[in-house]
Amino acid sequence: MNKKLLSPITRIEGHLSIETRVEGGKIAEARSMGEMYRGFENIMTGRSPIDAARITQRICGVCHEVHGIAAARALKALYNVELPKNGALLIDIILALHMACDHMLHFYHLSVPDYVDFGAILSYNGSHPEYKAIKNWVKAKGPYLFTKRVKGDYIKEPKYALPLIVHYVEALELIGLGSSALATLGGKAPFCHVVFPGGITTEITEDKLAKVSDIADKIYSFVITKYIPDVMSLGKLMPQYLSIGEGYHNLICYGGFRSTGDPVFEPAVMIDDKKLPFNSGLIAEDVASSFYEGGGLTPFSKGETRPSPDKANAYSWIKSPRYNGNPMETGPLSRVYLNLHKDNRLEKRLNDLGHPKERAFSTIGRHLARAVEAAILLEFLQKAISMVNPDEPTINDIDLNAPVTGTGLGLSNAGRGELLHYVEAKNGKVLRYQCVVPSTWNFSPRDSNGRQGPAEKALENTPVAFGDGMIEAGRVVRSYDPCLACSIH
Ligand code: NFE
Ligand code: MG
Repeated sequence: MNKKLLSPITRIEGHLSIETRVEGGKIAEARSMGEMYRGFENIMTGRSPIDAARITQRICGVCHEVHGIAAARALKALYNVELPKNGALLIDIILALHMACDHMLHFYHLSVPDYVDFGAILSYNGSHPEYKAIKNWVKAKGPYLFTKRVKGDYIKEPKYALPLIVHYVEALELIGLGSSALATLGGKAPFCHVVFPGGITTEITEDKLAKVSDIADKIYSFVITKYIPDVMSLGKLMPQYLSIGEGYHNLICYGGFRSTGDPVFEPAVMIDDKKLPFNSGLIAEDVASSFYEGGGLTPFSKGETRPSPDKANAYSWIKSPRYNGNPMETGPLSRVYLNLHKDNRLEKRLNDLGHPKERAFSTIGRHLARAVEAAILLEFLQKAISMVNPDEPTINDIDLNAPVTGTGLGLSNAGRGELLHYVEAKNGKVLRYQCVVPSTWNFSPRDSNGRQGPAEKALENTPVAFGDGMIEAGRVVRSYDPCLACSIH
């Protein structure tokens, strides 16, 4: 038996190791090991429920708006408040803009270095001012920053490598602009502080909306003319990654972006390629392989656990969410694939690459779904902006000191997939707070039935052709955009 450990995995958020057993040049078995403890659910116990939208937002600095919004959605149910039209639109606008920028960050800054040899820029001798500037920048940083890396089949040919390197820099600038638009609506970015159960506190003016719309237009143009074509080029240059990293054909989508009246995503699940209606009551969490006290499948609404670092047979701080007992993949792939009847761009692009839609279950398929989703979200954003009426309220106030008793479920979306927050309160204090997070689904360890988590499954049969750096496994892992800060929370 040849055991190889991929650790630490870089260009992700948080601390993840992947242990693999390699046989005949391929991964025969993989284990996803989340290697830190956070404790945000326990931190919430005994506090005012309202604190959840501020405190849980700090779960992650990458998906910085999503936990605040999911918390506000759970609190909306707990406080039994409806949002005015503007409030619902503006929260969706903040979420859509954040997610589109998050997708660009994931592709260009966290994933492109898996595929492209940035050293290619050093051989550039032409006169293109942007290429020259980047060449000087890479030279000044020394070879280590971008050019020293694990062994692999990187794209070196300047014709293909240079555009991706230039877009890496362009995307950085656009994400900065996106943050300024987020701050315009959210008070600041990251961690907007305006989201409440009944809407948002920002005073909305035509000029603020115009600024956000203008920036979103610039980002959209980049997504259409560069991001999607760049993922397509990767698909053409490395077609094997439309097969590598397949995983289960199980998907989960809670639905989302409903505020315009025409939901962008409708809720649904898919189990073994069969599409079924979504029922939140079928979500439970297993801790058989996780460092927590307890055991068996527990509905998320009862999921109170305590850390147990010495637990026998446990290998991860990530829990194992299951849907009716099934491991489920979530992410842009799950939202876009389960909604192909509403928008079939993902299928068309796969057809352009010469593949049927089922090849979306792959490393490149996940990147392509993410890029297509960025376009879909930015189109939604412009429609939502046109429906905001600055003369109407953005929030319905609630009594923040109300001694609420009851429960609230917030089903929401994040860059990496579907996000659930659940609160149970008595006399204005939190009794139980539970988050079931996208990367928790994707990077879960084996459950009490011995079924692997989605990423563990997808790593099976991944070739190991370039030695211990296991570049192929790194590419599969990053296609999910893992966030360990979130997954463990
Ligand atoms: Ni920390 Fe997060 C997103 C959430 S992933 S990145 O997107 O929720 O699990
Ligand atoms: Mg949890």
